[in-house]
Amino acid sequence: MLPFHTRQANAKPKVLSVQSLKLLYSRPVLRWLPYLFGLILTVWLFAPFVFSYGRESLPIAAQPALPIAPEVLSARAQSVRDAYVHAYSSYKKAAWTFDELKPISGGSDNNFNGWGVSVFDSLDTMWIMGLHDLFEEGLDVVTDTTFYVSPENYVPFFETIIRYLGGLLSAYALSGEPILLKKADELGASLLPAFKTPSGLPWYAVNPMTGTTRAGWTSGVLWSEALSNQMEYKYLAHLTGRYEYYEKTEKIMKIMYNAEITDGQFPTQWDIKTGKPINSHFSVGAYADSAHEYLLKQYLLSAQSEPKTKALYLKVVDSIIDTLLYVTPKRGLLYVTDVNSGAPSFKFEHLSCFLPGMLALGVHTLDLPPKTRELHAWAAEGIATTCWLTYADSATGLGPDEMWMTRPEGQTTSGKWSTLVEEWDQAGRPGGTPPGLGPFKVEKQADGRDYGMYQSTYLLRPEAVESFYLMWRTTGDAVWRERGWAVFEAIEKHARLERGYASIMDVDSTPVKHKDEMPSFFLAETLKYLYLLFVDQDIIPLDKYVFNTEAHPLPIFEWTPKERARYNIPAKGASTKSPYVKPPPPPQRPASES
Ligand code: DMJ
Repeated sequence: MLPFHTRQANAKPKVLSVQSLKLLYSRPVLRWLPYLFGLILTVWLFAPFVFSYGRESLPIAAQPALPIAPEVLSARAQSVRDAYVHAYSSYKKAAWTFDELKPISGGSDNNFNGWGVSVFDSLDTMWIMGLHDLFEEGLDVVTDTTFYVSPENYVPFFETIIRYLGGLLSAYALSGEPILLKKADELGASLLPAFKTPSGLPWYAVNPMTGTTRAGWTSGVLWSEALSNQMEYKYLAHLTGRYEYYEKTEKIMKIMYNAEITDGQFPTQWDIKTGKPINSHFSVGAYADSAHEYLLKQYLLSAQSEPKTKALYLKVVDSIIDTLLYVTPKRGLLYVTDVNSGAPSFKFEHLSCFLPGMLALGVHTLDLPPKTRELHAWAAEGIATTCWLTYADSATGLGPDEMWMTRPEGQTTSGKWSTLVEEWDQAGRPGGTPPGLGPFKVEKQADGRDYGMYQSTYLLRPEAVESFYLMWRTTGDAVWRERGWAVFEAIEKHARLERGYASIMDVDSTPVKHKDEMPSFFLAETLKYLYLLFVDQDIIPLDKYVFNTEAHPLPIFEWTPKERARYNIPAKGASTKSPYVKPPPPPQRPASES
């Protein structure tokens, strides 16, 4: 066989370019030129992405979701685990069995019943992170707890359910330790007097020893407080076989199913006597947030067997999309606000940053019609991106608690996302990306932003990283991991102290001033979601677990035939009426006549 270049030289040339190539290959030095050219082209094409990834000026659409090397991910997961150990050991050193640590003074606070909420709230985090010695030590605290409060004191029903009961149930589900279920049952039973009201909506607070109850600051009950115990009580009913748990919590759902609310705007305050709304404030932020979650999540928790909750979830989300989503005039940021008798406040709360994660979870798990699916997915991506920008914009890289968004020019309705999306759709979807989804630039200058700070504190809250985690899990887009990592680095830089972690007074001013508090949700939620964002295994798969509003994963379970009969839940496999009808299949093409 002739050498390659000889063969080429002997062949009859057909076209000039082929001939030149052959000539090129006949010279040993020049033969490498095409490879060199290819290398230069590759560097020229990809270098801007590699070297400027994450830079402030890069619009998000241009940021490639680069896969992160496994060793980088495991180092990140390890850093978050170390952060947890630092926070929890500091709590142990200075505030052991009190509720929360005061990280500046090294003191303690008994602000949630005095039973050691930081332990109960983060047992499952320890389990997930493989911190088994700490977990075992936590079990001893649980074993010794009697849920005692003196006769003149009360425990807040909502917080006790989501932090203590949710924490116990989740730790039980993960570890199988019988004491956790025993204590969950004991606590669940002692809180039941809260439901003793004419309507069945719960009181704000209860004394678990005496069963006496009291109202909170409002004469009524907040929507979030009435609708954030269904996951815990239904799972507890299933585990213990105690019907009253299901019946009490489901009575609240019945009030909601029968409420005469046709526009899906379930208000933030309800009358405990009549079971009817007492205001016309519609929000996904404070007073309402977790109620929205529990509509979707209780449906998912019992293996999608209670169709009425799904119907209500979809009705309320329709309403959120129609009335609460706005786009800022400057950068076109999509955000969610609240309305009072239909009038938007243009306030955007960090608390509302759970919403994109919830929408993403709904898109991932529910059988939705294509139009609904894309609308929910866009809303999730747009709002999660705005949540991230409120972090990325600030001097510390941490997000403020509340913002006033720049009002739309002209009429208040002019920045409504639903209208903008409809117009964009009718115009033939120019550019392919709906309004509110970028690309965006980070804006470090306060006066260049399209919002002002209303509460500039960063309270170690979880909502933004919770949504980053759910966005990552449901879309597979690694950009959410990068954003989560940036948040973690900012926490390390600005919130970490010698004795634990502390909330920050002003996210836009450095060096930062701290608040003397380390809330238990930092251990229960913020660090857990960050850890799960980086750890390589899917420890808590979304088709097996549902997180309660305090990030306590509860396992998806099936009602038994006996429970279904007792609770009037449709038999498994029975047709469940959904408010949305699946689009019909495309018509059959008639057989060709030819
Ligand atoms: C948490 O305790 C829960 O997530 C609750 O539902 C509302 N938010 C706080 C933390 O911000």
